[in-house]
Amino acid sequence: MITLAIDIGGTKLAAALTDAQQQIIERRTLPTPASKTPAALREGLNTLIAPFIGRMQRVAVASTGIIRHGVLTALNPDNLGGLAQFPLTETITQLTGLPCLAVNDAQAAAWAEYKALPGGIRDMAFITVSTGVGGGIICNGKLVSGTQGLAGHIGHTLADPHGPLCGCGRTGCVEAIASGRGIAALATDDLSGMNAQEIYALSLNGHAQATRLIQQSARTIARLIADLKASYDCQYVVLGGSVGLASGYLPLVTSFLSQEPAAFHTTIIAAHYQHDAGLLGAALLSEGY
Ligand code: ADP
Ligand code: BMX
Ligand code: ZN
Repeated sequence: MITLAIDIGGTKLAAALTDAQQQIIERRTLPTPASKTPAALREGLNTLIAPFIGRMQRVAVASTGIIRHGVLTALNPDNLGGLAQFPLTETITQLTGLPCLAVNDAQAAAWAEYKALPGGIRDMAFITVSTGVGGGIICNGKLVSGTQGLAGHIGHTLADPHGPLCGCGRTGCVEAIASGRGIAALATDDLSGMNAQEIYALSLNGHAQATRLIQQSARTIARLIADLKASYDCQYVVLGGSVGLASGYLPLVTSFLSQEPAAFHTTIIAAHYQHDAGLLGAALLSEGY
């Protein structure tokens, strides 16, 4: 069966046709509509999907935000605002005439990455450091999504009680410090107005403030990983997202984690499926749907 997998992120929309072996046949990417209204998202999805119409039998979506019964709600409206109660699966079904499954992006990615790990692993976490910081928890071999779909939203755990206000309404969340949007928002002086990709590139060239911001992000993710290890003894943590996969970021996180006591250490690896983990996880989860 051919599945159209869609990944809705705070920065980009991706779509890929996948075959029964979960191989990507064809893909495309568009920027997430700047005006994050329901009408703009619907139009963006329509444009994304149009070239694939008639070529698949079902649709599987991995999306940023809380997904409950196919409905998308932003936990952090700064990342995908104006979308209280966006009828995601209903919209896709209207656009394609096909059945659609929708799952949170990091939860979907966690499932794909868990399946790619060596056998015998029962407990792992996936962390995406991207527009936001998302998480997917696999506990005792099962994907944990929670009764309200909130499980794994570890980007909104406390990193610093005196830290910046997060778009979710809490203060000092991991996401407000470590995410791409957080890094950009904390930048001052000559870095003001730059995005995380630009700041990251400058950090690789030794720019002092850029280096501090990236190190602060990586240290915050390392502490989050220590907290996860303490919470449920996860054997692996898999890092994804464009910041998480950027050159040198994972070694930085590993080095900050090594400064924590040994009991809190765990193995950190880069996403096997790189930027496609969400797409492939949604396709996998839609099997038998
Ligand atoms: P999404 O959040 O839509 O899934 P990404 O995973 O690409 O998308 O994350 C987007 C964030 O990553 C943005 O803040 C962007 O500035 C940043 N980013 C993109 N490419 C890079 C890169 N090569 N190095 C560091 N940061 C990057
Ligand atoms: C936010 C939240 C999560 C998401 C995470 C990563 C929203 C809109 N999203 O914490 O549901 O998993 O960002 O999302 O509230 P991404 O866009 O960075 O991939
Ligand atoms: Zn938050």
